[in-house]
Amino acid sequence: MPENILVIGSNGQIGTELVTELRSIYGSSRVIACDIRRPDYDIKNAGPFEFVNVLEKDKLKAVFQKYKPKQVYLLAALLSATGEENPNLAWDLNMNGLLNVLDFALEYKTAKIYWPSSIAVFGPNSPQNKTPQYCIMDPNTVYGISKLAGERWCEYYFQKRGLDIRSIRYPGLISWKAAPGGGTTDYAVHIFHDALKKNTYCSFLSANTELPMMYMDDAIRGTIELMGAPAEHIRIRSSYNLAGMSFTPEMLTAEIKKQLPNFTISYTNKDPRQAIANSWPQSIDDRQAQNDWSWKPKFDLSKMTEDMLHNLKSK
Ligand code: AKB
Repeated sequence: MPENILVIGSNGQIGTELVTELRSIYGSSRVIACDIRRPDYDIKNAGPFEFVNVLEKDKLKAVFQKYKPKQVYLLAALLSATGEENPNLAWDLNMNGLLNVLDFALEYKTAKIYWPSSIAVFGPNSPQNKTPQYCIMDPNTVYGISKLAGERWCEYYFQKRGLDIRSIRYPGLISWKAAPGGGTTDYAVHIFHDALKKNTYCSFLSANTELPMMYMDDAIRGTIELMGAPAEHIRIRSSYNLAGMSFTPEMLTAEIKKQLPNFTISYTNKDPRQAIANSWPQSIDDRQAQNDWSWKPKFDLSKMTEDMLHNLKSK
């Protein structure tokens, strides 16, 4: 019996690429893209699509009933910056959306669930360099609080209800195919677009703000590798630390200048996202993911920059 896979929040930065990758592995008809917005690709030719809001329980249940998915990827969320602008919605969507999906996954016997967490679960009192898997976690954004609470729920549903849930604490994700939506790390995508269009970029984070980042190719591969790993290898049921690279706007500028020597950067110094970035790790210790399911990133700063500029130029 072929497996159906639901990707909820399929039109976002991660979903756009994850759906394509899953369809190439499992076949287009088996991967059901779900979102509250119509995708900008041709739905009929690309594969099944359902309009679903994770907060509308009846409609969500109907989708579980129709497809009886064996795997569910829940990507619908409000990120750190938009979460601060709309704290109630961020909490409602990020928390109740997760609980709705976990409950229907139990009811419809979904074999595996994927839910993304974030480096936003850490806070000002977490160690900032090589932030360990386990340490003080005192997130001070609604997004971070919702992700930390979500991690606890994931572990709870695994331990108490036997649901096979897997999760990664994504760093800032960099991609050329789809735009990021409302995060603190978004500058690392916008900079490439402006570099090619205007040869200059005004950064909302200061020159020396170092943050953990990852190229989308690595993030998608890591997600699929984690979901494919034998259950007994998955020793963390909250969420895995995962590292790709770490850099500052200044370091990224220097890398872009290797290809666009006239590129310039300026800095705004009054953006609320700066305080969020200051409370997050600068780099991540991901030894647990390396040991448990052999995680290894392929993209460093220079390889990522080359690939971004190359693909955006041809786009
Ligand atoms: C954000 O900046 O909010 C996200 C994240 C790190 O989770 N990219």
